[in-house]
Amino acid sequence: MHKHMPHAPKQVISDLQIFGGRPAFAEKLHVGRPNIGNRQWFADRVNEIFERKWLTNNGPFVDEFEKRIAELTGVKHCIAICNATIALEIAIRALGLKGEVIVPSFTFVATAHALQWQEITPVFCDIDPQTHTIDPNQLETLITPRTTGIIAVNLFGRNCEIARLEEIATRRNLKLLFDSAHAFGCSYQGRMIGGFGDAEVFSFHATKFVNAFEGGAIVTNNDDLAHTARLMQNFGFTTYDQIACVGTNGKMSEVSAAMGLTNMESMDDFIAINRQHHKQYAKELADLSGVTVLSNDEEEKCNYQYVVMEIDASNTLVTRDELMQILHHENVLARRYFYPGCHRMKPYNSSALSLPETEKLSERVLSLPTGTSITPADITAICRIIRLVVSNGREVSEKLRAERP
Ligand code: T4K
Repeated sequence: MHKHMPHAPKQVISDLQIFGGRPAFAEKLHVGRPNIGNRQWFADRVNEIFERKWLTNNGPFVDEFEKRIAELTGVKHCIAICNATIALEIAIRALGLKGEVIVPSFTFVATAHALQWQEITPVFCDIDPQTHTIDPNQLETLITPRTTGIIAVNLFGRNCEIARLEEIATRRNLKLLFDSAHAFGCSYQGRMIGGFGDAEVFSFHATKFVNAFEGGAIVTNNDDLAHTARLMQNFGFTTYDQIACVGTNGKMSEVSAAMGLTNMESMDDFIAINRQHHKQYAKELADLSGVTVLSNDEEEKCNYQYVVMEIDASNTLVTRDELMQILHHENVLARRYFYPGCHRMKPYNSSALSLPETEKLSERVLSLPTGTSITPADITAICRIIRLVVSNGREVSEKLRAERP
């Protein structure tokens, strides 16, 4: 029996755990459960590491991982980094960004932190309501004499308007960096993500489509940039005792690269499972008014790592937060990726700044469990709960409010 085997389907709202019923799942279902490839191949690689006694500092598995990423993305240079946040920091520094850099507010906070950490001001831009990625029209209005670059985010593996952004960056003489933490294995106009702008950054965190426990990479076709980034990733060392520039420690360990390589070998299987899950969610929620599962461009390659549902509370009568609370009680740990928007987070909070599309969307999105740990039966059970709640939205919401202390 599957350990997540749901109990009997819930028929009425009093069956919901929050109103006294049993939770639908005996164990917690997470968003971001790691995809794990062939354990034996990973174990063999770990044994090789022990035999070689080369644990980190640009070892052979890191070298191989970099080559595989460069091959897959069709990019000239790949520098593996310990995580994507440090990769962003290094790319930002190697690109010479300073002053102000324009970023979308609707992203994981690391995109903004990587700038602020280096005392560069993130200037928050709204999103386009269609693409949910940075709005190129507003972006142009935010450019000032202090602006040195743009960081655009290929959020949830869905592309931003890359060609337009490249055109703006060239015309306004700005550097263009893509935070493609979510977009490894995705394409844009038939070309793999990785080769756009001046550079791109991937994440191989445990929760990502391909994971290296923790990990990241900078990919670029620019020889000088790659050279500088590689120096910066290893304290600026050129040879023993020789330092070319200020650097940091952004190195990936051999065990991370072994995990990354092993998982890359299974990425087609991960995509097939994710895609199937995405289709199933979309189908099972299709006719539910007020609920939309964000779609992906089927003409492009996609890793389908995030299943994001949008809830229009004016239609469902139950809010995103109420639905999330109910799901959590059922042991479905749906997440508010990304709430409340970086511009409303404490270190950046500017009460003067209004980004209506970001604010609207961040109140509506909910990421649902997917990946190799989830089964079709789990998805059916999750969708049934959502359907039960949404089709009784008014009653559920009134009951929740009445019972709130
Ligand atoms: N740019 C963007 C657009 C990003 O989304 C991210 C990271 C970055 C840059 C920076 O990349 P890294 O520096 O991390 O390489 C998680 C991840 O930690 C973060 O990598 C990711 N984005 C973000 C979207 O999600 P949290 O704070 O939500 O993580 P946490 O601990 O709540 O874990 C998420 C879920 O995954 C939990 O429900 C539990 C589950 N989980 C997690 C881990 C680590 C597991 O089941 N097993 C695990 O080993 O940030």
